[in-house]
Amino acid sequence: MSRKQVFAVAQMGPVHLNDTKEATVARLMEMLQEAHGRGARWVVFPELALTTFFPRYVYDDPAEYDRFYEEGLPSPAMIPLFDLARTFGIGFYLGYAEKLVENGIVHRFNTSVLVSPTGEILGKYRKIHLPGTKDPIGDPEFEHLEKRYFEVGDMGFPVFKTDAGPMGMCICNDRRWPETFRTMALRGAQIFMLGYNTPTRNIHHNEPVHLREHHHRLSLESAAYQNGAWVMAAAKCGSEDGFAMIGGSSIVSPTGETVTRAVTEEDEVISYNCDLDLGAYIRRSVFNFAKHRRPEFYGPITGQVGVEMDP
Ligand code: ING
Repeated sequence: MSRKQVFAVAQMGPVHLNDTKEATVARLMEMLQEAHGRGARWVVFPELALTTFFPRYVYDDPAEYDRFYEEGLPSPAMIPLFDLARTFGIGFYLGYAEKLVENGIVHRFNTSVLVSPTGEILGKYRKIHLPGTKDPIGDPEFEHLEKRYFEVGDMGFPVFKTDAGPMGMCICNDRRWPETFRTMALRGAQIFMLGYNTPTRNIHHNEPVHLREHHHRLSLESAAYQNGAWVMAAAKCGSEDGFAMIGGSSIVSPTGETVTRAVTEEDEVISYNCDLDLGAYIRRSVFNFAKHRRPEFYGPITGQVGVEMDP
């Protein structure tokens, strides 16, 4: 008898620079309500879900950009969402900009939190792969300054035990790096949750627009199949003050098949009754890590950063 649970992904349409956190959280709550109506037990929200994707803008003074961050967990703005989820008995992933002060030093991370259906904070993840630059490149259409506004995550890739199975979290650009998912899968993760804000253009190269969706889907489906895990990915998308971001929120099965995806670039809930045992045969056969991996030959993966040619 397979274990099935309904998962939902709550895709967000644009959040504009002048939108209030209260109005934005109200949108998240509306989608939580819809997910509840569909019998969802878990919901995935996007990366930086409470604000516009502010790393596209150049700020010098923290007084200008502090407003985008949350302090405390739940932060004041998050409390209504946390309360409603607990009322519904729904667990969720939420991406947000985290600010904290430790030993008098201010730290800022691009963070996600995992909350259980009973409202327990299971843990956080802080984004490790920060794309773009620390300093402006001088073209407002192409700025992507996550290295300016966030430190590299310091929590590694943790995996959390839940009633749906072991869950791992990552954020946006992390999905492009197979190391992300393999590390979590080696720690037992059978469900990967992630949010993303992916510009349709931007990031230094002006590739054909269709490739943004293609690489997004390729990354999710590869991760799912190569680790025998479910992947749930939530976009914040559409045109935020004229800056376009891709949609394509998806639920991908451990076989690497996208079983449902969003069709708009607005607030949209997708859901699927996931067979949580579907990946077991893949993890027992083709990707039976213990039987088939040969880490003695994988040295360069953790031993070096960039390419090093043999002499
Ligand atoms: N956004 C983008 C992402 O990785 C990007 C950055 C876009 C990188 C296109 C490469 C190509 O989806 C974030 N927030 O990481």
